[in-house]
Formats: sequence, structure tokens, C-alpha cells
Amino acid sequence: MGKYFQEEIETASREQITQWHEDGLKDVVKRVYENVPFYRKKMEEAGVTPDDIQSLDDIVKLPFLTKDDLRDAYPYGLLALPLSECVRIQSTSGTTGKRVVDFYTQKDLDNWANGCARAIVAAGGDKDDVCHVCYGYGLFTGGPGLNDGSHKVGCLTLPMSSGNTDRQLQFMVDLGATILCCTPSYAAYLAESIHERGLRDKIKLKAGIFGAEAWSEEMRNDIQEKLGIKAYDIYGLTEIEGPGVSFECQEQAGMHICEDLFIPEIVDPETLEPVPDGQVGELVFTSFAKEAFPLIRYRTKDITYITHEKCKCGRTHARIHRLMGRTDDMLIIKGVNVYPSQVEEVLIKKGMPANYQLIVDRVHNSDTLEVKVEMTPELFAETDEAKAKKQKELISALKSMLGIYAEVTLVEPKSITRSEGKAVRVIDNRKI
Ligand code: DLL
Repeated sequence: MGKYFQEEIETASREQITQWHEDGLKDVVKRVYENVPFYRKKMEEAGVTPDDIQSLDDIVKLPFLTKDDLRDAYPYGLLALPLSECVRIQSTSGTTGKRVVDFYTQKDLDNWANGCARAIVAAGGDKDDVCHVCYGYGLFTGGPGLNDGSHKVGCLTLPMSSGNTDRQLQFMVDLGATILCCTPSYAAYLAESIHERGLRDKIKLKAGIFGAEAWSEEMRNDIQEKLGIKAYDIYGLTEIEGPGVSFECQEQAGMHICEDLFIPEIVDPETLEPVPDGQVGELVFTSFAKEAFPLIRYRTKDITYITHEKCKCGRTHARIHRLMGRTDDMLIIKGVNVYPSQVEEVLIKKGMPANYQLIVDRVHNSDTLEVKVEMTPELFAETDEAKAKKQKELISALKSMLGIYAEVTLVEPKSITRSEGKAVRVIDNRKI
């Protein structure tokens, strides 16, 4: 197999991609207008009918869809086909008690698996690889998505799911895993455990496909160095499909969006006006190829920017920059916008492990920020004086990165609970 999984699609001309978008948009708008009362009502309220959608530019006439809409339409209100045509659901937590549920036909599952297969091939994978998947299996899309992508490529697939680190490491060594798929925080934890147990020379990993949560370039370098691999970012969300909506290639310079399946837009989260390439805003998707559960102009709340510049890898599909946070995980502390990824960047630059927790509180009407940081075993063995010095250094580095004072508490190695799924980075005790 070459360096693409579906070369013709992945290297299509921009004219071809625009044609897919235009045809796909007209088709999906007609489908939902005719079959989904929830959509028809939304479109009627916005004063738009399928006849108003003649070109891609007309997309701006269509109303946005939000997680609240998904909650209101839960569980079947956005289905574009009878339930008997669907073969699977996946789900993730919603903004309130109700979960977000996505429905798939067999064709939707095939398209999803193709996206994940493209990601695996872009990371250098082929049928001779052993693909170790320790994203969770079940309702979460991580395990099933990468699993099915790995089958499509023809890799030997290890459906490990999450948890039981001893078993993960045993299979990794005994079965010679070459590609690791998990969250970046679990990859960092596995890397630590591999070093502690002296297994570094026994593992054959060459690449990792890490996503589902925000991570930094510093964390990438750290994992790459510790495991001797190339670490690739992969992005996706349940509402749109799951992992593989976009993925990095060998250039590690942004994630290619599967534009044969999705129309991406970046909008200003305040004005909701589209912004040009290179400008940071909220990512919006139209999943026009989805049969069961197509979403039109879905606001992801994820913050990034897009580029249509040619990539050296030869893929023509637009790329999004590594995710820069969410409009809703952005903390406002003392009026200052703070992203957990900024704290992580400082910690790793200062040689600290990427195991940390931000604890936000409000004391006497004033916000406080405490950053709990795990010490390295080396620092833990040092004198109190050395520890105090490191603590001061971190306070000052955080101040210059965030623009606010953060109390730093150094805690024992491994004392912050490890997550096998997404790490819990923020505890916000404020009652605002
Ligand atoms: O996390 C899908 C996934 C699984 C992606 C495995 C990659 C790998 P949800 O549980 O619906 O789906 O969460 C989606 O997670 O809107 C982002 O905020 C965040 N997210 C996903 N991938 C990345 C990434 C899966 N590479 C939400 N970088 C999204 C930063 C990410 N954040």
C-alpha cells in the first residue's frame, strides 16, 4: 500500500472538492427538509428552503445547529432515515444530563472506518503493522473507530480498550505492537510505565495516533522522545462521526479534514460570521455524506484555524491547526482567559510531568488558581530548598504565560489520579 489509503479522494483537486461540497450540501438540505420535522421548522424560522441553496456560498443562509438542539431533539428527533435503516449508535456526554447520541447506517460506518484508515496510513501504517487500540470501546467512539480503521488497512488489531496497564504492556511487548492508539495523557502514562519497568528496548512501537483531548506540541515532543516514535494528532467528535474527521500526516503540520464527507467552516464565535484562513475561530461542520444523522452547520465549540495551503504530503484536503481549546473549557480567572494547555506548556518546558490539575476557587469575591503539579521522582528526592526553588520558578513562568498569579503546589509523583480516558484537568469550585 502506498502512502495514502484512498489516493484519488485524498489528493482530489480543489474544483472536485468544491463540487462534492456543493452537491452534498444541496442533497443534505433537501433530505432533512423533507424527512426531519425538527430541521424543517428551523429552516422555516430562518426563512430558507432547499431552493435557496444553489451554491456552496449559500451555506451562510442556513441556521446553525448547537448541542442544545441535539439535547432538544434527543433521542430520535434528528434522524433522517427510519430507525430500521440504522445499524449502530455511539454516544458521548452532553452539556446537561442527556447524552449525545449519533446513529449510523452501514454506509456511515464504512465512511467512518475509511477516515480512521486514512489516519493510520498517514501515520505510516500498512497491513504488516500491529495496531494496539487502547481508546475505550463501547459507547465512546475512540475504540470502535480506530479498530475498524485498522481492519480496513489490514493491520493485526489488538482491541485492548482502556485500563489494566500491566496487560497493555504485556501485549505490547509480546505481540510486538507497532502503532499505539490512545489519548495523549494515557500515552504519556504508558511511556512513564515503560521506562520504570525497563521495557524501552522491548517495545517495537513506531507511531502513535493520539487524540480526544487537547495536548501541546511540548507534550508531543516529550512522548516522541520517551517512546522513540512519531506521535500524530487525530480529531473528531461523536456528533459528526467520531475520530478521523481530521488527522495528521507525516508532515505533522495540521490535521487534514476528510473533505469528501464534511464541509468545514471557521466562524467568529461572537458574531457567527465566517472568518478567513489563518484566523482563529470556532470550527463548524456540515456532515453532508451522513445518511442516518447528518448535521448542518454544527457548532463544535472547538477553537482552531484552517488552511487550504498545499501540504507537502500531497493531500489536498484542508488542514486545521492543533486544537487551541474550546469556547467552553476556556476558564476566565480574574477576567483573564486561561487555557489548561497553556499551563501544560509551561510545565513541560520546565521539565515537569504533564500530570497536573487546575483548581479554581473564589475567596472573598476574588478568583484563585492553584496548579497542582506532580514532581519527578528526582525532584521528590531533592531537599526542601530545591523544591521551594522549583516552585518559585514555576510560579514566575506561569505568571508570564497566563498574566495572573497561580499558587503552585508540588505533590508526590503519581498522586494525581491517572485517567484511562480523558484526563480531568480542571476542578472549578466557584459558584458563579
Ligand atoms: O473524543 C472522538 C475521538 C476519539 C477523537 C479518539 C480522537 C480520538 P467526543 O467524546 O464526542 O469524541 O469528544 C469530542 O473532544 O469536540 C474536542 O473538544 C475534543 N477532541 C477530540 N479530539 C481532539 C484533539 C471524541 N485531537 C471533543 N485535540 C471535541 C483536542 C480533541 N481536542
